[in-house]
Amino acid sequence: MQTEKLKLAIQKSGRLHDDSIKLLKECGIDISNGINQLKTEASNFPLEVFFLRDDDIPQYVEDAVADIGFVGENVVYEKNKKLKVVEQLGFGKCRLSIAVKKGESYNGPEYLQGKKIATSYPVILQQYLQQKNIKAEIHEISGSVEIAPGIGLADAICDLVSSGSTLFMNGLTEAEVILKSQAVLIQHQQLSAEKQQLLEKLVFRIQAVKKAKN
Ligand code: PRT
Ligand code: ZN
Repeated sequence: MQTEKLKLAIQKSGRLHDDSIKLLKECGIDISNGINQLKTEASNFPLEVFFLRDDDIPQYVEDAVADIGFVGENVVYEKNKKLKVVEQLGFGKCRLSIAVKKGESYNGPEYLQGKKIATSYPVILQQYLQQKNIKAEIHEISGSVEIAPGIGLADAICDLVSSGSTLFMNGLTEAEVILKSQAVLIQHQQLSAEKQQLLEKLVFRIQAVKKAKN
């Protein structure tokens, strides 16, 4: 007998919200849209959906408040929580890149030695710099990172890029891609056997949806 429901966390609003809902629909799962709502239930699958800030999703999954989540790899690696990445979802594609002022003669990571870099991704950036043996000053800011060089706050930035138009408008050019990212399905490290079975059912459907698109 089915007793447990799988608890899924998705972004409440923002770039991943619509595609997350769309993927569930494509998997044949009916849920009402989460606008002005924190929680909803699927009518035809044992699934509860929580609507959260994307940054909070890894913590909720580590703590088993949610069993699984849809969130960007950039957030997963930055938060560095104890959880498993199960499947890439094929949407929310972007890259985390270093960008410098247009006209700067960027000659590889060495350029960053001793420089000041503004970012909302200090953990991933620090790992990258360490790997390349570069000592630079990381200046953490939570938004509008692209204006930092223009106002004299930093020499370079490390931020998400998709079309590149925000960099262009701020007189910056992409110098180095440090992470290619897309939305992924994450899970709590230890699910009950019943929940693990439900997850496998969901993953099977997601894989079928992805295959149909290729
Ligand atoms: O409110 P909440 O905290 O949930 O949302 P948020 O504002 O933190 O995130 P949101 O909705 O902006 O992004 C959610 C996720 O979408 C990110 O974590 C990424 O995984 C993914 N994603 C994909 C992007 C982009 N593409 C993207 N382009 N996230 C942000 N951007 C930013 C980029 O940093 C730049 O400032 O969009 C701007 C425009 O990009 P260009 O290159 O197209 O000009
Ligand atoms: Zn966020």
